[in-house]
Amino acid sequence: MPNASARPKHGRRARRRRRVDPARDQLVSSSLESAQQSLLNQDYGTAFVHYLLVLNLAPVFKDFAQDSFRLTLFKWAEELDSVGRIQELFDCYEQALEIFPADEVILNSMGEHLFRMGFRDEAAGHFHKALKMKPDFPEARENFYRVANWLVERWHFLMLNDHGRNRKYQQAIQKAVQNGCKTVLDIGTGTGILGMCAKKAGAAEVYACELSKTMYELACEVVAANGMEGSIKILHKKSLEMEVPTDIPNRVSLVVTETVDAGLFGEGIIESLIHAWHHLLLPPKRGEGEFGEDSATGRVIPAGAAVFCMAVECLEIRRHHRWCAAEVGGLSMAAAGELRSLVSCSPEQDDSTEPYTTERLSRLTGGYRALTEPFTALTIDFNNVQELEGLSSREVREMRLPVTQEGELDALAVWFQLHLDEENSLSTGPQEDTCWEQAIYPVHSAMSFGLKPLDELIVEVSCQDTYLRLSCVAVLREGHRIYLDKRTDFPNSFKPIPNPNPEVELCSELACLQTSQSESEDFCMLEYSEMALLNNQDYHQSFCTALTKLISELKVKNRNRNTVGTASFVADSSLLYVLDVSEGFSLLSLIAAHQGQVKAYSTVEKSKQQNVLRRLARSNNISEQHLEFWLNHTEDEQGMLQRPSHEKLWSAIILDCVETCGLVRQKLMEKASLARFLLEEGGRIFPEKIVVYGMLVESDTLLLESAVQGREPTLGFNIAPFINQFTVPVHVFLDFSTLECRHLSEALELFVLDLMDVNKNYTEREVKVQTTSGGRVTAVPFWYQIHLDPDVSVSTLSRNSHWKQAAAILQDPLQVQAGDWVRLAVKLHKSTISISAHLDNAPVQMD
Ligand code: 44T
Repeated sequence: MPNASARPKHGRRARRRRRVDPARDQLVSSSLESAQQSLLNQDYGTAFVHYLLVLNLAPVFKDFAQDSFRLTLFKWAEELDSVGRIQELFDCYEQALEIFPADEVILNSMGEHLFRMGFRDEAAGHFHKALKMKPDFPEARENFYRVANWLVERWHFLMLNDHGRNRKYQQAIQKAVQNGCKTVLDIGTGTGILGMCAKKAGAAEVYACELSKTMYELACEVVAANGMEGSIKILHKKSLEMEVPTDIPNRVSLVVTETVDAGLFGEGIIESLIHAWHHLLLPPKRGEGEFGEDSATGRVIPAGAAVFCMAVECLEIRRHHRWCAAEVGGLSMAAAGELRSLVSCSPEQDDSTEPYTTERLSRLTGGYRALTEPFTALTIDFNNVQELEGLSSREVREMRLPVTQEGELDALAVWFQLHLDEENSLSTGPQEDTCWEQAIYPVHSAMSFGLKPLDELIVEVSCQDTYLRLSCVAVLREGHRIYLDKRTDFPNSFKPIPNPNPEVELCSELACLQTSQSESEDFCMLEYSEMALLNNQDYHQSFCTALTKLISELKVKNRNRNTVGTASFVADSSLLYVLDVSEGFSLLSLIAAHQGQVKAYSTVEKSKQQNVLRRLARSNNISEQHLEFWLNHTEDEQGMLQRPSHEKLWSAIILDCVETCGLVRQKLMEKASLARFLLEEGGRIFPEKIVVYGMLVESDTLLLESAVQGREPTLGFNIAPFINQFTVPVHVFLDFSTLECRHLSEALELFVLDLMDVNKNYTEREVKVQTTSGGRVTAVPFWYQIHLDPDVSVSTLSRNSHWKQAAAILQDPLQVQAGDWVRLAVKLHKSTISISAHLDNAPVQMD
């Protein structure tokens, strides 16, 4: 231990302070002693306070105390977390980072807490910083890869790789600047590309703003690397917070922006432009024929847009947004009540949740069928502030779409044309070869509805908050309105009865009025992946089969034991205990309890979802005592997997092993090891084994979504090396069945994770595979066969899977010829799979 009174090496000020303050030295040394003693006594709160005092008063102890301080912080944070003192927890981390601002372990750990609390962006920022401090810190790297998507969303790569889009924006900007727009503001600059275009085109003054901190920092780097740091002023601000002259000296003559999402308005462009017209832009040109310099008036690129919509039938959308199964794993679902996907939109919904999801229609598994022609839902002139203001205050409008094809109504698909100027426009339509996805407004009605030609679909359009909202309200058939949103009236029938006459129609309207109150209380929301899981019959059937087998085996064993030792017989000992630790909504506990003599524990947390399970238990004759909810804190695996009672162990523990995105769940193996200790003899973990499969593919699409491609600068600017720092080697949420790619090998086994026998596990494996055709191996998509027992398994690649797939992107594509052997090195660090590939040129050994 360093001597507290030793003479510090540096700083006259410090020397002076130290010399004149023996009381302070005394305080430091006694505090340090208390800190160490408290740490030994596991009194982490006290230890933390003492360490803080010591390190603030005497930074000279930093090196010496760093490890103990970290330990104290982590232990204390654990305690605070377990009792829900979250604010204090973050205060402690902030204090710790004031002392050790560059400590990668503290940064990473704070990131983990932030992530668990749902602060994903902030978490991502911390992992990124930790990695910058120590690039070979595997924990931070793994965490960073998991969240890099939130820091720099993947579409940035797509957009920068979309040369058509880049060129059109460049042309429009160039023309505007040449026509006199000499002062420019780029709203939502991202990497800074549009601002740089304006500067290159000859603009005198260019300003840019960006609300995301990471993107702002990236834009600064990019602009500097292109020698424009002195000529483009970038602000880390939302445009709505900008004003003249604080942020920019004068109003500008051109605003350029691409703050549009798949639903056009989701990034707040209406509000941003209304604000810009009032505060940041010069007044607009008054009339078409107005003469004079463009430098005296203001305008916006894009000049306007047209939004299109079309009704579609699509099984893939249906199974993710509507509950389609009357029976699941042997349970009757009649009493479930209404289950709705979170992405559902009704005009009365006033929250700010996105009313749509996004998909590339052309890539949906099983395709889609257009039931109407594309219909113009709305046009908007971004250069007309009255029109922009009118849009947000406009009443709900009704639109009628003539049905052209027979089919089931699953969703409205929406896209738009963005008119940059009179000559250049971009379309995000499903037929276009662009980077854009379409906005999908799923129909939320529980019943299916068959549309027929000559029907007219009545759609309500509104734009009262940030989002364009579209909602299918009724169908006009033979002059009658059939409302789509009356569901639970017919619990057992999935087909509504069309109203034969106006009287019935009136009744139906009345029914709507009566039920609207209770409806909002009744329905239970599910994530779209939870909905797809509920609709995944194979999954539930497999669990049902495996559970039935295990439970009947254990029942026989129990019976034998009880008949032998009758004296020790207690009523409860015949009960079997099953714990389902699935994330989110899961029916597996009920399926277990349905076997009889089973007490099942569910980890479903949301009260509405718990109510659904209770209702289903009742209606499926499962005694109320046989279903319990495990209310412990989910993060605390130790508590999570405790035994049900002192004398009993678990008969089965169901682990949720693969995330919807296609990755192995974090801490899966730790959970499995813990679970194994808690099993009764003959008990099982479900699944017992996971086999990872993969395939060599050539896919340009995957590359375009992973990094800015090619050696050519983007529009002449050096951007790629900067944004590509955010490239991650694993691509998630992939639909392998519709991925545009060439298969260069058969599917092969990459890795085996044994959850029942830890000794069988390894962390690295080399596999060889022979290519079936020549090409460039760019990626290895992978998926899982989840073995519940030796006979029953589920594949995450199956057609009805609620899982997506993931793919490892190779650092350097590998050129192969048909018949070449490729050596794959597969590594599993914690739950992260990494793959590298090399040509295996060694001659094949002949026996
Ligand atoms: N994604 C489309 C949206 N911003 C594109 O922080 C198409 C999605 C997409 N900054 C697949 C494909 C595609 N003031 O960095 C963002 C954002 C920033 C602002 C300052 C404001 N008022 C705003 C509003 C937004 O602007 C940047 C671009 S916005 C989204 C663009 C390729 N999935």
